[in-house]
Amino acid sequence: MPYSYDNQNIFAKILRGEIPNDTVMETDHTLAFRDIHPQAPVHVLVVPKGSYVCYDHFARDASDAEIVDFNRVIARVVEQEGLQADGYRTISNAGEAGVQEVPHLHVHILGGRPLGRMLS
Ligand code: D5M
Repeated sequence: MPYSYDNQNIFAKILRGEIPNDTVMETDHTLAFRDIHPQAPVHVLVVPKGSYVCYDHFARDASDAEIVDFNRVIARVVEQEGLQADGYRTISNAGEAGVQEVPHLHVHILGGRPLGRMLS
């Protein structure tokens, strides 16, 4: 099913430089910045610069270069934020059932405290 992308969403505005953000890493294809409402001592959002609504949209339609870059940025943020030793969580919400607030793909990286069990 095709996705329609709303280019007025808040992360599109961040990517266009219309809204400030607390950048932790930027590459040609990817931006990582701190969540405005952190749920843990480390809470970083990783977003592709391309117009993708959610994870399956990106995984299906993005170029190999974008996909590799996005995943490498996640790995580099985990390392830069010192999350490897104690562990961390990645989450990407999609659509209504997934309670996705911002309709531009983002992976949350959470860490810096025990995060509790999410699935049982
Ligand atoms: O989560 C969307 C996340 O985006 C939520 O944790 C708040 C965050 N958010 C919203 N606006 C901003 C700005 N301007 N900067 C940084 N973070 C922001 P979701 O997975 O869509 O429910």
